[in-house]
Amino acid sequence: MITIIGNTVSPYVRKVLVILGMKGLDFEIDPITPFYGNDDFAKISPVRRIPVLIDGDAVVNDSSVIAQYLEEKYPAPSILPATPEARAQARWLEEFADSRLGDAFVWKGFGAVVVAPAVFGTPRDIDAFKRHLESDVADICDYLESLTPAAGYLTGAFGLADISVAVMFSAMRYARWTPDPARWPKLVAWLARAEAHPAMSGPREWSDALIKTHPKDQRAKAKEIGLKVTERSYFTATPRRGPMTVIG
Ligand SMILES: N[C@@H](CCC(=O)N[C@@H](CS)C(=O)NCC(=O)O)C(=O)O
Repeated sequence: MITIIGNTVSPYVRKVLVILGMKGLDFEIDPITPFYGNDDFAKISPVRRIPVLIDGDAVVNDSSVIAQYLEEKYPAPSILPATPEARAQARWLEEFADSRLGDAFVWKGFGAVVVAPAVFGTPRDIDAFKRHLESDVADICDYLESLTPAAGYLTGAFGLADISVAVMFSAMRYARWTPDPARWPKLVAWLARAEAHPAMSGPREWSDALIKTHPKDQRAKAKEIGLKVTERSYFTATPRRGPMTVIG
C-alpha cells in the first residue's frame, strides 16, 4: 500500500493524489499540515515539506519527483503526452506551476493571507495582497491565457500539466480570489474543464473539508470523509518552521 504524508489542502499533495486516482492506485494518508511535522518527520523530509510518498522501501520527496516515480513504476494510464515536444511542454508547465505559481499563489497568496495569520499569527496585509494580484498573479494569468487552447487540455489529453496548474488555483480560491473570466476567458474555461475531470473531484472535496478543520482535528476529519488514515502519524501539536519556510 502506498502511503502519502501530507495534507490534502496542499496543492502539491493534491497533485500526487490526483495522479494516484488517475492510475487507480490505492493509498493511505497521514494528513499532517505543513509546519506540524514531529522530529521524525525531518528524517523522511529533510526540508520538512509535504508531500512525501512511501512505497515499500522507497521514500520519495517532492511532488514532481513523486509524479515521475509513479509514472515510471505504474506507467498505465500515462499522465504524459506521447511526443517529446508535448512531454517537454507538460514538464515545463509542471515546473512553472511548482515554482512560479507555488511562489505567487501558495506562498504570497494563500500562505500570506490564510496560513501565516492562522499558524504564526502574522498580520494580514490586504493592500500588499491586492498589489500582488495586479502584478505577479496577473502576469501568470496572462501567460497561461496565451497558451491555453480554446478546447481540450494544456498538452493534449488531461494529464500532468493540467493537474499541476489546476491544483494551484484552489490555493488562491482559499485566499478568496478566482481569475476573472472577462480578462482571462480561455484560462477560466480550461480551469472549469480541468476541475470537472473525475480524478480532480475527490482530492478537491477532501481539501475543502480539511481547510475548515483545525490541524489537531484533521486526522479525525480525514477518517470521517472516508480517507484511509495511517496508524502512525508524523503530527506534532506545535507548529515549527522548516529550513526553507518563507512565510510568517
Ligand atoms: N517543491 C515541493 C514543494 C512542496 C511544498 O512547498 N509544500 C509545502 C506545503 S504546500 C510545505 O510543506 N511547506 C512547509 C515549509 O515550507 O516549511 C514539491 O513539489 O513537493
